[in-house]
Amino acid sequence: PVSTEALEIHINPDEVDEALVTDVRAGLTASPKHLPPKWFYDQRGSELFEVITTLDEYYPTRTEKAILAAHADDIAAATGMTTLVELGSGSSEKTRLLLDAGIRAGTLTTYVPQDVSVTALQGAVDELAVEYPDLRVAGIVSDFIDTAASIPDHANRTVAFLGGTLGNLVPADRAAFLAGVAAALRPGEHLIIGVGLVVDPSIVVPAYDDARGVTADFNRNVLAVINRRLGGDFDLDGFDHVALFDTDNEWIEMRLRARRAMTVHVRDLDLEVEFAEGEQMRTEISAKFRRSGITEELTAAGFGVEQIWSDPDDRFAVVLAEK
Ligand code: AVJ
Repeated sequence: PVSTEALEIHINPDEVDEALVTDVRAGLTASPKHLPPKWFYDQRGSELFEVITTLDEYYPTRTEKAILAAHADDIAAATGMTTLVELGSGSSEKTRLLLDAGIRAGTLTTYVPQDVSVTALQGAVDELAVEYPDLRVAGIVSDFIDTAASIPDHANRTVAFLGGTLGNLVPADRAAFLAGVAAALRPGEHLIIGVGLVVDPSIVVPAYDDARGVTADFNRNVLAVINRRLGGDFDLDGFDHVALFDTDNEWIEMRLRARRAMTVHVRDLDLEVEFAEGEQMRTEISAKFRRSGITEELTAAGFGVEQIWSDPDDRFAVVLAEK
């Protein structure tokens, strides 16, 4: 791995480009078409997501933050963490609650934020280094799905995976991911994970279909990413945002629906794709959990669940598990 100051790079830009090419080709030639949510997050996509987290309808971020604020000291006491590894840390906003608690407890010496974006991570690392001069901050650039590359071998680690991002993975991928985290940890080390709980569709659907249309723009942004990075000619105005709750799978599904028949070209893939009028392409699943379900999944992966904290309305949970 190449290292810059305080950043270890376990994925190179060529690999990221290759993954984009593979995902977009596979997704646009499949029936029904689909695209993975990881490609939402270019600069504009990350900015739009930050706006989403401030919307009235989008409760997950502020709810998780309130749970962490109420229980950060419990988490620090239960884990006795020396190193906090945060997968998909982004701007490391909620992490400060955990860092402060670990420092108050006198155990935390090291913070390892992990993210796929070098720029997001470098910004967070630079800020944290100033804010926490006594904390060792060592970022890792990787894809979180590659658990071996994303979790460094330190003593007494707690791995945090917040925000509900686990729900972006289908069940088989969640099982593989959680087993990978377990394999990277030693007995007695911890995983702390944030998940959305199953709530009434009248609450969860607006969270993914806000009145201002920010989520719609976020959804369509994946087309702009394909246009820019792969020479595509998607007309973003040709697609409507769709968000629905799949009650069988208990997940939110976001889709883009073609407003009319279209032929789209993706130059770098040498690909021509037909959309029928009304055709829907899945762009994200965001699974919601029951306590029993997340407990079973963590147990199957080799963890023991120690605590599940939630908000008074039971919309979000923070789960503490031990290897
Ligand atoms: C960042 C993956 C947790 O699934 O709730 C927000 C992304 N998608 N609005 C989620 C998202 C639409 C978000 N995660």
